[in-house]
Amino acid sequence: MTTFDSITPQLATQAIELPSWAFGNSGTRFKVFSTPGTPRTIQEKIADAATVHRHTGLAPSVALHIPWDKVEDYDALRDVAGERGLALGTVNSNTFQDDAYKFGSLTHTDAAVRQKAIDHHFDCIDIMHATGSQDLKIWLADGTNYPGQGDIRGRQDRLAESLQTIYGRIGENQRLVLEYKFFEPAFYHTDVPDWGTSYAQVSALGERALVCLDTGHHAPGTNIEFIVAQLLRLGKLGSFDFNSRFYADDDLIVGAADPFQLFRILYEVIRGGGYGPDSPVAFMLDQCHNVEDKIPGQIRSVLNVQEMTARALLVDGSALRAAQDAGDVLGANAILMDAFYTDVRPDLAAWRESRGLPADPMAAYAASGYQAAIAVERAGGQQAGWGA
Ligand code: PSV
Ligand code: MN
Repeated sequence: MTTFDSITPQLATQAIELPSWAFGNSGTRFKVFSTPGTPRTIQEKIADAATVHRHTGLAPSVALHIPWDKVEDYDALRDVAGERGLALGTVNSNTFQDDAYKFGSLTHTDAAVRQKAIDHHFDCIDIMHATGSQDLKIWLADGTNYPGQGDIRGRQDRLAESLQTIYGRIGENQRLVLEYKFFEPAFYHTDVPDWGTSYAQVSALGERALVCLDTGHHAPGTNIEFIVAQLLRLGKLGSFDFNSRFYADDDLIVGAADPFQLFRILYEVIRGGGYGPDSPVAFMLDQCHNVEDKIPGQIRSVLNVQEMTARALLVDGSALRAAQDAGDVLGANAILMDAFYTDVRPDLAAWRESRGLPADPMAAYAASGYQAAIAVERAGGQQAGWGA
């Protein structure tokens, strides 16, 4: 039986990147509710991300979204983050909010539109050099709504060519991660709908091109941990966008909809060598907090990942393999379930305290007065949100 004490060195290395957009307002196409204290600038989003890190010790970097987080001086922004103990992380490109992209961006039939989208990625790469970011994350809204609307094959070919051009520009220590999503905003076909397409496209590029797996981007019932195992086996899993879903791309708090699925995913990550600072797999959140407070929403999220990671690390690997090899179906299943059902919360609380962190980060945040303070301080101005 694996003990909690034996897994704390691994837990101590956990780092989960926060998305800057999680701190802005978001909503559905029906309504975006604003919240007092919502950041107006990327600097204020960084302050909120730093607050999550201060309470949890789990979130040392924040991802940027361009142009939402565009500033004049990225060196200065890097300093702002550094002073708060954070690094600037993944740069997310945006080719889904410009009229030019109505019929596609990197896949568009018009070379001028493709070039506009490529140039945007070049800008993102320049920003990465200034911020010290490692990953350029590409999620494409490209697709069609009606059979016959576009030439599916031609669009793949143009995508490959556009990606090649972007990949040619990334630095030696930078990576391109290509995210897939099975539908939305396009409803008939999407140009990067699944891990296989992302894998095929990044494999054609080279070693520093990898797949980004967003847990919310699969059809109901998809065995995501299988995809994790396969991509790790192929050496092409670059990053996670963690969130959870009940129906579509709900972007809810990771582990909220199905903690057992999160456990199974993390088990395969660990099993496949995708965990830890030396692994190529980056952990990120990609979430929105439409009705709940954003900062505690992010705190809850990283704690959920930590908790399921601890349970997954508790799986007795050698006993499991022995049971599997012996064809002991129920014995093997019981070993996995024993770890899943282990309540690690008291051990995690004590361990946090031993490291100078609050035993209960949610309670500590609620008692800190931060939420009330930002509600007062951040009066006036334009609150950040999707598209702002
Ligand atoms: C849109 O579906 C999306 O949520 C993708 O998952 C991206 O990662 C994110 O937006 C940011 O562009
Ligand atoms: Mn995502």
